[in-house]
Amino acid sequence: MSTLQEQFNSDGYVLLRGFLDKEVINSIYRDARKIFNAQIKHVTGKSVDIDDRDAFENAMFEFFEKDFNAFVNTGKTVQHAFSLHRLGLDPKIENLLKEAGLSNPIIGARAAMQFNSRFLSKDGSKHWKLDAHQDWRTGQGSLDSAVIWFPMVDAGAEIGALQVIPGSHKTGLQQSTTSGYQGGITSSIKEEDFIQTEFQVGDILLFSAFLIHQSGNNVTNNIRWSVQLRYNNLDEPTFIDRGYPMAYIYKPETELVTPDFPTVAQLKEVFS
Ligand SMILES: O=C(O)CCC(=O)C(=O)O
Repeated sequence: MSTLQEQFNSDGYVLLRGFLDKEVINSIYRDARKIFNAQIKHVTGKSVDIDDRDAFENAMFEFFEKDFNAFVNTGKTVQHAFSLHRLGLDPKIENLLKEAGLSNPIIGARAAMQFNSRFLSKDGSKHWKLDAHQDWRTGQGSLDSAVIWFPMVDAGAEIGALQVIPGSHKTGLQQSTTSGYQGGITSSIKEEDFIQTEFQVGDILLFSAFLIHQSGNNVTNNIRWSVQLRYNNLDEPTFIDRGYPMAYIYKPETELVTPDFPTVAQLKEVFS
């Protein structure tokens, strides 16, 4: 068994320093900002420099306030960026998962990106950060299911990097308010059991889907941009026995999102 797997098995997580090329992360981060920027221009009428962090993020907050629906949809669109998905399929990641014991890894859920900030939440709701939970409840895949989490900006306690409870992956599946995204563990958890992780761009956290973790508290005025990748192991016997369950539901809207669209004229113009 590799040292990495030993650590993964005993602590439930491994923090790998400088694992990813900064340029690869920067290009995903840049793509995300470019996608948001197109809608920022459309919704607010402002042209902002995506490399001016404070100005750009203030424009993100303005966009959020002005058109919540477009903001949510743009957030979803960002999750479909080629660069993000390319990373999720990188042989370096595949080999890391194998080293951690996932002998035959497969994607557990689509790659996800988060933009955590209290300025990107409605009516003071806590929806911008997640309470203590185990990802296995939302994935329900193999027992050795693993998650890779990393921020795209340097991140410590101040900007709310992830907090984890070492060894908690061996305490079983905890009761939770819901298996949905906002579900939180209902059994008592001591805040002092959490370890605050800290990252430089390039560092990644690999953890068991059973590890209890929660969002840190981003008290800064900046957005904590992060990525999350989830995997299952096709060889894990209970996953095979349960018929490879896929608990993530991905389905189309039942109604047209833009009524009476498109017109024949618009289509003719596209294909002219
Ligand atoms: O990024 C975060 O703060 C929380 C992410 C997380 O724990 C999750 O999506 O399962």
